[in-house]
Amino acid sequence: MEFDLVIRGGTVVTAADVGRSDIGVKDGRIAALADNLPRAASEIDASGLLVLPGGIDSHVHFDQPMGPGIVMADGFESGTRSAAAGGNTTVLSFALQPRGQSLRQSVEDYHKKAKGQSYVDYGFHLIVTDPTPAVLGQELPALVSSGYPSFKVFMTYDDLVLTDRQLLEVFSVAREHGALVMVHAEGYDQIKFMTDRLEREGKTHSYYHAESRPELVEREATHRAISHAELIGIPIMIVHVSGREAMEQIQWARGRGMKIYAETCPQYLVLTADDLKGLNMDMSGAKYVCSPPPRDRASQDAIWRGLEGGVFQTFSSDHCPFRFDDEAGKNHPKARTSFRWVPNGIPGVAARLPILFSEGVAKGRITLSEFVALTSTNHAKMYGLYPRKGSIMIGADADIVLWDADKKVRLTQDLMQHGSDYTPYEGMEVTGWPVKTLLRGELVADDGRIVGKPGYGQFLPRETTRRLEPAARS
Ligand code: DUC
Ligand code: ZN
Ligand code: ZN
Repeated sequence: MEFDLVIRGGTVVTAADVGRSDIGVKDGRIAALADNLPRAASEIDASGLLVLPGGIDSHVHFDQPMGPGIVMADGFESGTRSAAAGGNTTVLSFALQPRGQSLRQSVEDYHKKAKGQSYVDYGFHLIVTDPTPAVLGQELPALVSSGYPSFKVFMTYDDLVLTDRQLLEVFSVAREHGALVMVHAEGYDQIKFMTDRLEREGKTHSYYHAESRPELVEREATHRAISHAELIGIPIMIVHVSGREAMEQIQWARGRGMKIYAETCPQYLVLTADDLKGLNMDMSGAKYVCSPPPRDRASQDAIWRGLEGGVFQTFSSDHCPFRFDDEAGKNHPKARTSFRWVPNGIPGVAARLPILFSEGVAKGRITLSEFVALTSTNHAKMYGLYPRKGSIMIGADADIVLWDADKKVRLTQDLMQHGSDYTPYEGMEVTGWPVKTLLRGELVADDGRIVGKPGYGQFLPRETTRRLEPAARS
């Protein structure tokens, strides 16, 4: 066979194996894995480099409608540019249903936002905020079977929270149609109570965002979500787990034989609540406001134990970007009066892979194959994209990252290529860097330069099939 492209001499890493092989690419797919493949029209010398499946970030927010006067800093063009720069070839973004709007309409709106804009392939999870009888009875089932088999529910936020009754109803639809529910597990009433109390005490700085939602708030909601899942009899995914307390609930449920999946994110490995203090409690602390908030060193250690020990299936960025020096972002006039109004979220889609590689693989905490599973393969298996995405095997899309394991880089705002005007990881030294990102055999990012075209990234309808079991007791 004549190949369009041969990637020669690299060390191929999958979630199962590490070994030397050339890769032959034909029509955007992997067509051969062997030594000494014949010369092709196009060749890439990968000697000295790792050859990984392209990163899949299954938790990003692009162009999400926010409260009055707040604008998300990335749409699909800048968000997927940043994703490609960071070694990702697929993102799963959320399509949020504003209350009072049909879910189908929300999905159509997101297609319009993404069409012709994306540098990498993309799919949508739904965010269900208004589970009316029409949504539960018609829209959700129809969407699940037409390529959107996962949806997120919130247990907090005025505009997003579902009651326990509504959670149970949404979970029932998931059971009937084989969808996966992703849960934002923080309890509304505890947060409201704490926020009101802190404000009465004059504690309004961004730092108090972390005090308004301590780990027990996450633990309580995680336990409640698990109990609802047990009642209905479904697996669920607890997203953005920040520390030991929620992990313990997840492990407890698995010990009872439940399928509870878990995701964590870079902010819980390398940031702490002290970052929310900024410089002497100035406004810069708002740069780190996200939910759940980063915790402390002991929580970071707990998350590492969870990554090493199989508690977590996926490591995602939870890229949720706002600009800092901007009244439509972290410096919204109301945000200056209280942490209550600071938009929740931080950018991270470009930093995710380098942070986990550097802190995890280079420091000997996880293996290369575990890195690939946590950042690519498991996302594909969880969310209905495997085996087309998430591995290097014959027949899969040629979504490939060439990775220099020794390259030392200082993370800076410029390298992130996102729409936000800062990175919370500014100045962090990492070892290991994506030097080339290929999507379906085409070079998208080359040593930090974006060489792909917006619009080459395609929408990915997904299947309900999940090919991943959480460790029964981890
Ligand atoms: N939840 C997310 O998943 N992302 C940002 C903010 C939030 O609360
Ligand atoms: Zn969330
Ligand atoms: Zn998120």
